[in-house]
Amino acid sequence: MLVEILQKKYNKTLKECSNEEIYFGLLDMTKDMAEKKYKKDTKKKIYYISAEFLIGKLLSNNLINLGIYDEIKEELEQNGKSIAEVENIELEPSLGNGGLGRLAACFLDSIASLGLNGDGIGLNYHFGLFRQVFKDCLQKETINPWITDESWLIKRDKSYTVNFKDFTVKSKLYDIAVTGYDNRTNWLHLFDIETVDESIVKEGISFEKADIEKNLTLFLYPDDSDEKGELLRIYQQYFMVSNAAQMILEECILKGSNLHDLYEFAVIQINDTHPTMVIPELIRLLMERGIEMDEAIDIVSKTCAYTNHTILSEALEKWPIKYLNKVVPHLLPIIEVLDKKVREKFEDPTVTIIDEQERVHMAHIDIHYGFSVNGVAALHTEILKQNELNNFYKIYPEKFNNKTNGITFRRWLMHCNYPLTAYLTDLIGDGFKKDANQLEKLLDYKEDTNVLNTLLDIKYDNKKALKEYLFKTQGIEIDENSIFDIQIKRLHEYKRQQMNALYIIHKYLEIKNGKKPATPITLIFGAKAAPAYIIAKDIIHLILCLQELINSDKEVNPYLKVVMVENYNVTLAEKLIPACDISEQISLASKEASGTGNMKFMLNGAITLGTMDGANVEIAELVGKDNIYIFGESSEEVISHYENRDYVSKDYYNKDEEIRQMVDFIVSDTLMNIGKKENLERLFNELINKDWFMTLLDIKEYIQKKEEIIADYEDREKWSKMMLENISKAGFFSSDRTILEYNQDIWNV
Ligand code: GL4
Repeated sequence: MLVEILQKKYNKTLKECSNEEIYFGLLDMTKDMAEKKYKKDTKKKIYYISAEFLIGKLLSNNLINLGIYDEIKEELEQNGKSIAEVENIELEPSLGNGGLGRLAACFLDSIASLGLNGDGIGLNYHFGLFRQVFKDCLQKETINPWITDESWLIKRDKSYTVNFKDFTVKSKLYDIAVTGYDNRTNWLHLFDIETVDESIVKEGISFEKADIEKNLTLFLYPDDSDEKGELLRIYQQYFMVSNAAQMILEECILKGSNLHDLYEFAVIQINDTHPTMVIPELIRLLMERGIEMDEAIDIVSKTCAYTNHTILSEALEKWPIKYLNKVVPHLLPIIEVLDKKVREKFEDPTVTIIDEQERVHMAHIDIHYGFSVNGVAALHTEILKQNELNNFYKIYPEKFNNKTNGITFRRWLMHCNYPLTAYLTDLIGDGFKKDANQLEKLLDYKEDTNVLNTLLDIKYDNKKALKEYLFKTQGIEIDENSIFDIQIKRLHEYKRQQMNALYIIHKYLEIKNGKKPATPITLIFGAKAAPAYIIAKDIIHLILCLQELINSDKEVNPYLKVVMVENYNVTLAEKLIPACDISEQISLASKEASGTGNMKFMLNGAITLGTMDGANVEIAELVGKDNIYIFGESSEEVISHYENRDYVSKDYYNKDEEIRQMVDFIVSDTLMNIGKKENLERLFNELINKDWFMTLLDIKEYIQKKEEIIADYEDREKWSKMMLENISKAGFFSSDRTILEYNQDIWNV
């Protein structure tokens, strides 16, 4: 079929076509096949509204899900072409920050793969988040354009009117097909406007924030460190949910809803607080269509469900009434009624919607006026119930439920680790591709030397493949015979990349003093920092300075190497994860709601070095303590430090010679000669005077555990058995399991 498409499109044979032409041919072909797998809407449909969908490149995944990957791969090979090179043509859309956005993409894959009728709704950001470049050991941000003339976007003939206080915009809709694995096609609906103007972006990612009609869909989460930035976010959020609400009502009416029964036709999952305004907007639209306010509130409350993804207060949005009044004054009378009803029913001042500082708590709207509230890992949900949202839990115990996150194995095993997938299929059949729990069949081979050695061989080959990829794309050289220790995730103090950096200093000083590791260690980082998050950028600076120091020190670099990959994204994750030996999951206990990278690493046979935080807790339960390396204070202990305000990082620094040595190194002449005094001093002071995320609390135990796991790497048999245990038990973390639970407990589609 591809041959005919290329013949028609370019009048060329497959052999004659360039990789680019082949890519566009495959694009046409898969889009067409996907569209044919679209099935009519069922009575009730899931609407997953999210400000982020970090979908990654789509070609290979669509080929896998449509069941033609192997066929195409072979056809290309027979004509002297490589699917990997064709894939390189595709640009990755950066429509997400990190875990939350990637989760939304995994969920869409699972919803379609399970044959459920459910669409995603979001925004079509032209420049995505940003592209990260390193210059002088600092992060710089530039635009990340991804939309080309021919792409996955399908322009639809659909448009809604969205009214803001001072002006009105008309939306336009683009769809991306979400192909299910051997199942139906659903849609990701991305809304945009005609007037957006890419040319207003001046150097880096700066642009005039006030010019909403030109900038509304330029970037995901533009810098909101000032008022104009926050206003733009409110504009984006309202634009997203107003389109969503209009589209949902339209579709439901078409299917026969009289709107009084809306909840029998639609269930809306609100992904974090960003889409919260969909609640007052739907109430407003129902009232416009003649429904009394009390009933409208009731209908909407039966339609909407909320997922909480974090306990970090800066991520729980609270919009000043003043700002909402500037953007969407027509929602305020509704929000005020919602607040009044809460005040009439409950005396507790902590559960109101509007607080004393005249701010609207978006999560409080979701909890009072949605029918379900879920956390994203067992520990996280417990913390919500017992601590962060305890006052709400006491009011609505029946609304709270846990849905431990998951990942799609189509992308995070079948696509990113073809050799392991092929080997597993040989051993245990391909049942695991639809029923991930069948990975447990691998346990039958845990004493089989042949199998254990093959797992090591596959890992080694993946390490070599990563080496080649990094050299080709970033000019970085690494040694496939070293231990690959990887920490990839957004840069945030709570994730404690700075603790890993202190370990590097520890190891560097040890090697300088003549103590060399048995096997060389390669420490790999990938992380973007929010443009306005100063300390996060200082941590990147520290890591890049250490990279430069160590990689140019001949005494040290045979044993230790530091690599921070530029512009970490889904595509890079797909190369890094299959090649990893040690998975760094070292957040301060209680702070990482779940984590999903931890699951991807485990599935690909990496061993976790982590704290008892997020889904690490569930990984530990599944694999048992002999197959994971756990350290650090527990979430209860950490929470009690916060409550008692008794953690003083300076004490740890003063008390302990070794800690002092590592921390002082940040401002030593050695590093200051490479890096910037201002940044390094600021980070140093932060660590000894604030350290809000308690790096120094766990650093000693971390180093000890890390030495232990590194020593155990030498015992290849033991290591391969740990790999096998981890892969076998990863089935629980399939997003198919998560989605089945959502459907059973919340959606009922
Ligand atoms: C996050 C959490 O930080 C992360 O632990 C979780 O895995 C993810 C998906 O549930 O959601 N919350 C926010 S905000 N961003 C995230 O990545």
